[in-house]
Amino acid sequence: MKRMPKSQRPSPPLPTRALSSVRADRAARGFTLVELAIVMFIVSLLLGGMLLPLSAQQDVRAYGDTQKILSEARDALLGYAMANDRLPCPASSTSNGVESMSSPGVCTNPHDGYFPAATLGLTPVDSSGYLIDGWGSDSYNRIRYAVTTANTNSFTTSSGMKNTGVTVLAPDLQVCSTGASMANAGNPATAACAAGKALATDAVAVIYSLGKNAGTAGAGTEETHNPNPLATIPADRAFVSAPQGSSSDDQMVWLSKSTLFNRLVAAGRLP
Ligand SMILES: [Ca+2]
Ligand SMILES: [Ca+2]
Repeated sequence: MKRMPKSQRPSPPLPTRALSSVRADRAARGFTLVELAIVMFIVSLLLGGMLLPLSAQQDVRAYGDTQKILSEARDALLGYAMANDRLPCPASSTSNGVESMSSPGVCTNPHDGYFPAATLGLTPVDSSGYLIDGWGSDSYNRIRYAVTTANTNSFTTSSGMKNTGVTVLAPDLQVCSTGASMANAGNPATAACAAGKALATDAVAVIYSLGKNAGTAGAGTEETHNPNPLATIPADRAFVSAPQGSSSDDQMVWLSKSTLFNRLVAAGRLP
C-alpha cells in the first residue's frame, strides 16, 4: 500500500492536556506583549536618562559637590571653635586662605571675605590656598564666608564668648529668602530682611558659593546682596538665600547661634 506523504496526513486529535497547554501558551503570549510594553517603557526612560545632556549631568554633580563642601566647611568651623574658643576671621583677597585680622579678634573682612581654608586645613583649595566650590577653580569660585562682629567681636576673640556670656551674646547676621525690600542694604550693622522674609536673624556665620553663574552674574535683585565681583551693594550683615533659579543660584549655609552654643557647652568652652 502506498503511504500518504507526511505533510498530507491528518494531524491526530490533540489530547485535552495539549489543548489546555495551547490555551495557556496563548495567554502567556498576551502577557508577554504587556510585559514587552512595560520593558520598552522602562528602556525608553533609561535611554532618556542616558541622553540627559552631559552639561546637565555636570551641573547636578557640581551642585552636589558644592553643597558637600559648604556642609564640611560649617563642621570645620564648629571644630575650630571648640579647639580655639573662638571663630576664625574670613581670609582676605590677599591672605592666601589664611584668616585676616587687623588686631586680635578684629577681622579685616567680616562680611566680604573668603573661607579661611588654610587656617582650618580644609580642601579642595586652589593654588592660592582658597577653598573652592564644585563649579570651577577661578577666583570667583572661591567659597565666601562672613562672621558676626556682634558684642564687640566677642565671637572672633579668644575666650570672647565665655567672657561675654551666653545670655548676652547676640550674633547679628541675617539670611533673607529674598533680596526685595530689604532695609538699610549696605549698612554693615543695620541691614535687614524685609518683614517676614528672614530665614535667620541671629546667625553666627554664613558660608556661600556664588554658584554656576559666578563669573557672569550676581547683579540681580537677589545676588547683589551677597558680596561678589558684580555686586553693587557694599558688604553688610544681611545675605540672601533665595530659591535656586535663573536669577539666583548662590548656594548658602549658615551657622546658628543654637548649634554653636550647643557644641561649645558640650566641649566645656561655655558657659
Ligand atoms: Ca550666583
Ligand atoms: Ca548683604
